[in-house]
Amino acid sequence: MASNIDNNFDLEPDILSEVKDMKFGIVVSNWNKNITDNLFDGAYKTLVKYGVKEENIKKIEVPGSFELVHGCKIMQRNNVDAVIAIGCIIKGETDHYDYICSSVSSGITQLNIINDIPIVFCVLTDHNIDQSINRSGGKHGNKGAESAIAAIKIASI
Ligand code: DLZ
Repeated sequence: MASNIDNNFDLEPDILSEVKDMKFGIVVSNWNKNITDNLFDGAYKTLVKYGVKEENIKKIEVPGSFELVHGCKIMQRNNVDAVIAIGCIIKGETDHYDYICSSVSSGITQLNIINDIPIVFCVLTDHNIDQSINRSGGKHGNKGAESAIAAIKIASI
């Protein structure tokens, strides 16, 4: 649930000085594309705002969130400092949602364990489209922008 708790999503000045040399990969799922486009926009603009060079941001598109794991695996080999996985999974009438959510989260966790390049999880797992709209530039902010800050932080470690 989105909350008003302070999650310390600011960047410290010492991290900001490192950002200009950082490289990022963004893997975007095209399912619920209107939402994932907004998340991508939030992530991309935030990276650039903090000083990442546009030529140092690579993008891969995949058909759906289930394919994010494979896309991230490819991106980890692409000379980047961190990867952002962007997707939007919305609950339907069947169990499909549960399988995709658990597959993507455990797949990305495994890639984070096996490989050295960190992957940030920007996958909305919502019960309806309104929740997704609210988190992709709506009243609960843009989780893409937050994930960009997380990616810069984890890349600096
Ligand atoms: C099939 C499917 C369904 C029902 N729902 C979503 C969704 O809400 N979000 C999403 O990103 N992808 C969905 N997909 C597509 C799967 O992720 C995947 O692309 C297909 O099952 C093909 O492997």
